Amino acid sequence: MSKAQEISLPALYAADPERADALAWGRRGTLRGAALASMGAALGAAIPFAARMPQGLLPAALAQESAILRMDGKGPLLILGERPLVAETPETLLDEPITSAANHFIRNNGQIPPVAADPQAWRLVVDGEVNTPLNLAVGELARRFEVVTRQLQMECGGNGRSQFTPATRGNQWGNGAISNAEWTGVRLRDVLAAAGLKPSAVFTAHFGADPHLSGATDRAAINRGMPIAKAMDEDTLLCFRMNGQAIPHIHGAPLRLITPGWPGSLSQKWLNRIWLRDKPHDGAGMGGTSYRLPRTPIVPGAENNGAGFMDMASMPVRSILSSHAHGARIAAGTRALDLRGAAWAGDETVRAVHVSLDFGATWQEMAVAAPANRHAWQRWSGRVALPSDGYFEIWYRATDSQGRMQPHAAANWNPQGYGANAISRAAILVG
Ligand SMILES: Nc1nc2c(c(=O)[nH]1)N[C@H]1C(S)=C(S)[C@@H](COP(=O)(O)O)O[C@H]1N2
Ligand SMILES: [Mo]
Repeated sequence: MSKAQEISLPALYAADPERADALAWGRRGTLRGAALASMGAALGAAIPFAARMPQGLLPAALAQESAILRMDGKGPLLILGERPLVAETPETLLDEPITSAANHFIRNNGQIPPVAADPQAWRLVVDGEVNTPLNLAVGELARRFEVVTRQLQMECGGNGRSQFTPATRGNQWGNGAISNAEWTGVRLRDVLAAAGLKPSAVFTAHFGADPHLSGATDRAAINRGMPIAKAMDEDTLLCFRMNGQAIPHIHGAPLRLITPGWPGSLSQKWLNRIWLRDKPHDGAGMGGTSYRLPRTPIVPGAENNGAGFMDMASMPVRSILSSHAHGARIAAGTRALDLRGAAWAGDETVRAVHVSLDFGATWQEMAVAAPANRHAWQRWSGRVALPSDGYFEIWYRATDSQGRMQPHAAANWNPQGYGANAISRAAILVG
C-alpha cells in the first residue's frame, strides 16, 4: 500500500476541485472539465441557499451523457455495458408504482441464451440434499403448487456503486438498478417441501441457461446460492409471469427466481436447476470479494482478497426521486414542487423519507405510503416550497424501520463496490 498524503478537504477543493467533489460526493453527476470551468455561466443562476452550502461544495451537474438503449420492448434505459448487456433505469422512468417490463433495468453476466421453443415445457431440476429429486415442467409447477402474485423489489447488489471513491470495478450504477414489478409464480418453499429437504440441506445453488460470456461450456455465467432460511421466505418465488404477461426473454423467461430484498444476483434468470447443498455454495459469484462485504471497514482502495468478508444479505435502505430529473429546468416563478419517489430497505420497511433543499441544513418529512405487500417498495410524496428562482439541489434520504438512514457518503468501501446507499442529490434550475 502506498503511503497516502493527508490533505484537508477544503485545501483539496482549492487545489483540485473535481477530485475533492468526487471524494465528498462520488463521481457520478458532478461537473467535470470544461463544464466545471464554465460552471458559473452554465448555471446562470443565483444559488439561493448559498449561505448554507458546505464550504467547498460544488453544485451537482445539470446534465449527464449516456448511451441510450434501443431495444424492442424496452424503454430508453442508460447503457452501462454492451458485452454483457447492462442497462440502468433513469429515476424518472421509475415513476410508475409498478415497474413496467419496458423500464426494468437489465443486468446480464453472460450471453443471452436462445429463446425456449415451448415455455410450458421448460424444465426445472431440484436435486442434492432432498429426499425426492424433482424434474418439473413450468406447466406442472403452476398446476401442482399454489400460484401467488406479489409486488417485489429486486435490486442489484452493486446499485449505487458509482458513489464509491476510489472507484471500484463493475458497472457504475447510479440508483437505477432497482425494480418493483408484479411477479406471479409459486413459492420456492412449497417446491422444496415437495422435494423433502434433508436436515443436511443448508444452502441453495441456482443455475441458469445463459452461456458464460466467453462461450466456454464448462463455466457458468453466474450461479449463486442463499441460506435455506431465505429460500423458505414466503416471498421467494419461482416466477413465470411478470405484470400479468409472459416474462420478457431478457428478464429470464420462461422461469426465474425472485429473491426480493437481497442482491439481484440471487434472482436467477432462465432458471433450470436448484441444487440443495450441505454447505455454503461455492459457485460463480460466491466467495472472495463477490457479493461480500467487510465485517469491519477496510482502507478504501486497499487490496483485499475478501477473507473474513460476509455474504451480502438484506440490501440497505435507499430512495429515488422519480418526479424530477437531475438537471431539470423549471419555469421561472415556480414557488412549490410536488415531489414523488420510492424507497425500500431490503427485508425491512421504510419509516421515513426526508428532503432538503438547503444542502442538508433543514429537512422536511415526506409522506410515505405503506408497501403494497411485504417486499414491495414504498412510494413517497410531498410538496416543498421554493423561495425564489435559482439553482437548487433536492437531497433525498430514507430511514429504515430500524432507524438506519442513508449516509452522507458511501460507507464500508469494498473492492467490488457493493452496498453504496448515500443520500442522492438532484440539481434543478428554476427560471
Ligand atoms: N441466469 C442469470 N441470472 C441472473 C443474472 C445473469 O447474468 N444470469 N444476473 C443477475 C443479476 S446480477 C441481477 S442484478 C439480476 C438482474 O435481472 P434483470 O436483468 O431482469 O434486471 O438478475 C440476476 N440473475
Ligand atoms: Mo446484480
